[in-house]
Amino acid sequence: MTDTTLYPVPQSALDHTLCDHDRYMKMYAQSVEDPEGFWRDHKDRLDWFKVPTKIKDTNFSGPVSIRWFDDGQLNACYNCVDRHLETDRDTVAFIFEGDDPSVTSTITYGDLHSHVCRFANILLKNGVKKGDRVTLYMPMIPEASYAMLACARIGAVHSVIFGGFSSEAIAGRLDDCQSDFIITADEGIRGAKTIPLKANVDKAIQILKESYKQEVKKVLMIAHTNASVPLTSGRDILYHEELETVDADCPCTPMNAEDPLFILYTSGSTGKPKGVLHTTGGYLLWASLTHEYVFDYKKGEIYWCTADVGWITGHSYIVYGPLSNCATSVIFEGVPNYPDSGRFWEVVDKHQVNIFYTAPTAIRAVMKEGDHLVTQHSRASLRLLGTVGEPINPEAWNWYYSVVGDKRCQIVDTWWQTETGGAMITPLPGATALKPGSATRPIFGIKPALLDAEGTILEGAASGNLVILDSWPGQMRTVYGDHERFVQTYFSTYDGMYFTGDGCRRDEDGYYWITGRVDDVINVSGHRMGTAEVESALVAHHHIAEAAVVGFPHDIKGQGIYAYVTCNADIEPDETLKSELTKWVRTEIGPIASPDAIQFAPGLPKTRSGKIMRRILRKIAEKDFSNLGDTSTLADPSIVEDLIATRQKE
Ligand code: 6R9
Repeated sequence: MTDTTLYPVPQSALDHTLCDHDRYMKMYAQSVEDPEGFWRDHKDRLDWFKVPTKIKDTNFSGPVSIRWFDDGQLNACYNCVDRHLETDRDTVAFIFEGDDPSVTSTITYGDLHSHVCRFANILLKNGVKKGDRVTLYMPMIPEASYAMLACARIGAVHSVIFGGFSSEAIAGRLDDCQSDFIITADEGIRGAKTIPLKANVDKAIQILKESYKQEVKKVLMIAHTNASVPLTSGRDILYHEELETVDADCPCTPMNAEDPLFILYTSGSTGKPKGVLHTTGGYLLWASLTHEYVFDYKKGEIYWCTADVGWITGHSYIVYGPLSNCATSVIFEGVPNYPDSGRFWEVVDKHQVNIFYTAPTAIRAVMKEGDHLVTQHSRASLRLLGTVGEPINPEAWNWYYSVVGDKRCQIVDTWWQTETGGAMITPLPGATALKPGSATRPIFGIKPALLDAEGTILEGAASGNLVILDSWPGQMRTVYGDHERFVQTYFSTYDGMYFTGDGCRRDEDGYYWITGRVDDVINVSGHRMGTAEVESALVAHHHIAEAAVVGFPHDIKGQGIYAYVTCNADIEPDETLKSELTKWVRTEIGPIASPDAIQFAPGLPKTRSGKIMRRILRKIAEKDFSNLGDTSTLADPSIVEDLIATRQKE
């Protein structure tokens, strides 16, 4: 049952508010009625080298083209670092909390400036130029943000690959954006386990050479654990040695507003990850404005987003948003359950965190360990709690609100996507009464709509596919190197509208409830996995003839990965093969893609035209055998009976 109680805005949010309900209504109305005027005013939150006169030039149909602040010039790193120096040189930008609880350090804006300048000079010295794609494969350490900002400073385009991806995945991404410069560390550490980052990079470079005939010129390595790792002379360079050779001053390159800032790969409904491209002016403005309004951020407060920089949440809400607002943020290297499942709240007390932003999967994981791990810590500093990544189930929402937040903290359930750059549908503290499990209402400039399968816009309370009717500054501009795929993926389902891939319900109060993906994307622990990506990894195994992958409910992860696998005729499927396949997918994609369940299937249910009927496979994975829907188009109904019989035995 969905709880539709309206939770009033807690007093702590009202006392503090940047934007109360009336102001939100007024600003929202202006933003959708007069976007030009609204964004003309709000562009001034950034420092421009050349102030734009053009504001919005966007087209969702005909030739799809999205340009914002087109004739403006700025630099993202300047906005995140340099402009704060005069007043806030000694303000703390980052509090680093290591995986090991005894490791903590602070980095002021003054320190950040010199680290980033030196980093940028190292890149320049080693031949990186404006427009070059630089790949980062990094642990959650401050150097990851120095590297991103250093790229932004000199106009290089960063492509961050999550440290949990495999060598194969790195190679594919290096090839896709033709990147020949990698920044990595010797090893990462999470939950006291080491991750062989440099070794994975070495293997990726070999795969790149063999399978893609591409070369990497340089690998810049940061010594983090000081593990001894093999180095390739002429190619590998050591950050700590290079630091001695460069000075702490490096000018910011003026960039056009529409120059690329970064590429971030994300799963789609087809096999190959998409290089989502964000540009400088619009993205930064969106990250900055949403960070301030959604978290109601006031200077001096301690803010902590637990995401990894390998995901968009880390880009927008650890690096670009908070730094552009001169915030003080915690960077956390560890995991929620090390040394124990009270780590979040221990760190909250230790650094007196006011604003805490995490994912429902992390909430569910610590929730199951018991309330005592929360209540033994004070948490008195907390004022606001955020979530992102997947729909939050009302049980987890209520626990977050009542136990973690002691019913005095506002919750912000923020719905957005890699493609949107920043929060889109979200409560604003002090302005929006809450309903557990609802992302509530759109932020400034966002015009959501719900459509049925025929493309009719639904009015009032309704359920349908979520689209956005007009552009906003933080929108992705293209799929790197493949504009046609961008148009196909987002603008061909409904002409003239941005299709999110999500299903959604709007209630009688105009609140939005995201129900999950409607395409072949599974949301595992808040991470997007394309079913096609996992399927193609499985069929790449020499014993496998065919595979179909679906999502199924999972207590902690939200959705788990369920794989139906058909073996080659001469293969006898057994438990050993199951574990071999699980390992195989980990190597092909990474641990996050590991199937949670594998079912061997003599055949897959297909229509007479050969399409796999995933709908049926989903139901069987969920053990919901009673309501398989229309099965009249099945080519061979006995296959379904077989699959059900096997599943029933489990
Ligand atoms: C920021 C991020 C995007 C997909 C999105 C949706 C799901 C994200 C959500 C949510 C319900 C929320 N999603 N936030 N669903 N409520 N608050 O997560 O980006 O990794 O690209 O994933 O995540 O399905 O379409 P990304």
